[in-house]
Amino acid sequence: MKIKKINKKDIDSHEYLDKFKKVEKFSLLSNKKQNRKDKKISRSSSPSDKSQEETDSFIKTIGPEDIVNPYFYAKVVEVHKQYAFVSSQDLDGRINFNDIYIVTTAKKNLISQKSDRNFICVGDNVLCRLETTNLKASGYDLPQATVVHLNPRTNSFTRQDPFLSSRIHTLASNIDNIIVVSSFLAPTIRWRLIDRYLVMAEYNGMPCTIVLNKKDLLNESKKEDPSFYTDSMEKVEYYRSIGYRVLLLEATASSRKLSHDDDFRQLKDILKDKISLLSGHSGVGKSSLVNLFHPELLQAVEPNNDIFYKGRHTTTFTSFIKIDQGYLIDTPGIRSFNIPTIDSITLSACFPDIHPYSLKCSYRECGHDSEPGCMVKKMVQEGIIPQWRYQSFLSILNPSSREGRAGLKE
Ligand SMILES: Nc1nc2c(ncn2[C@@H]2O[C@H](COP(=O)(O)OP(=O)(O)OP(=O)(O)O)[C@@H](O)[C@H]2O)c(=O)[nH]1
Ligand SMILES: [Mg+2]
Ligand SMILES: [Zn+2]
Repeated sequence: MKIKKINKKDIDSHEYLDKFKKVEKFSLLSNKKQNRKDKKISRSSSPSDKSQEETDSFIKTIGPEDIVNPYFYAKVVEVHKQYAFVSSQDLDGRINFNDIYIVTTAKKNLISQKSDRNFICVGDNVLCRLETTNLKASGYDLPQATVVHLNPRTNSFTRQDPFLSSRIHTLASNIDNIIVVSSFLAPTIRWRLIDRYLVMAEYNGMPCTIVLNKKDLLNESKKEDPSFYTDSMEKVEYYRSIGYRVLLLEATASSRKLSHDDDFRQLKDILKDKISLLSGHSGVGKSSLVNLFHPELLQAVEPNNDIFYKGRHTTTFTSFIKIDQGYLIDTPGIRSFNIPTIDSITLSACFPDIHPYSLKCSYRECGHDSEPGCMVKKMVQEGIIPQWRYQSFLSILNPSSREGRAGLKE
């Protein structure tokens, strides 16, 4: 991260004055655009109405006297516990990655839902006010600012907070693609974890690609454990058959090998000019994948890679990274991915293989478990819906059941 020194002269200069004028226009403009988008994405989460009213009135009350104030528009690029980093954005939304500020949030302007774990997240578009005083001794030699307004999010990717189940943990916002990353081995693939990502992506209407990394280890295991290989490939084909894009990769392969790899080429196309979130268990190779796309900032990768590798949480914070064509959001490895309470109709709609049959059950609110006339259960018995997908479904629907608890541990 480049360090930029700031002084009082800069703050009062025309540079900031101009920037503020731009921000005023941009915020109003993007709010208008946003409203149109919000109508389309009905289930996306957005800041609470109260927060929106306050921030809207804040923007409306900007008068000529405020023009001296050093406001600027920015993208949240890194979030830590006590502070975050933002990069300023131009009127056209271009992010200036070398113009970095350390920020805290002005909570009175960012009243979020009580159930939110974090006020802002990586990917958020925010209005900031440059501060002349040290906010808190952060130890960073960076200009400091306060986030005073959170622009409405086009979407956000969330899970249940693993520390407090009544809270929501927003991983990132304003995303075009979800890339769920898993390795076949080291650590061993957890299909149910993948299903949970797929459910949340379906729920939020976001395109989701499954990247299965370390295919070299899968190929090596073929001789010793042929059933693991066959089972894995059957599951890969199954996901493809129900419409998901599944790419098999080896992030540590040579660039020459990768340049001939069709799956790698497909991933490149998916990421092109988009904002893509990479998420998955620790050690699966998320940061190794980021590094294949010429990031402006190379990501730390765990140096020790052996077959028994379980992941050591090398990446410790979420960051927004510019790559040669597009943006990636690298995240710390997650231990669990739990879905907030969901009813069976909504959940069925998030399983493309279960959904068509769920509509034919005798009861509209069928739990697809022991209800009479359940078409889903019939399809499982007939082998049309695989047992493992069905069990995965039940584990999300009934998180406190034995199945559900097993799913959580996975
Ligand atoms: N054999 C093999 N090893 C790989 C592959 N991709 C990554 N690795 C290794 O797996 C280990 C973990 O990779 P990382 O990129 O740090 O994994 P991560 O998902 O970012 O992990 P966290 O930051 O802890 O969440 C490293 O030692 C990599 O070199 C691959 O395709 N094959
Ligand atoms: Mg990492
Ligand atoms: Zn049913």
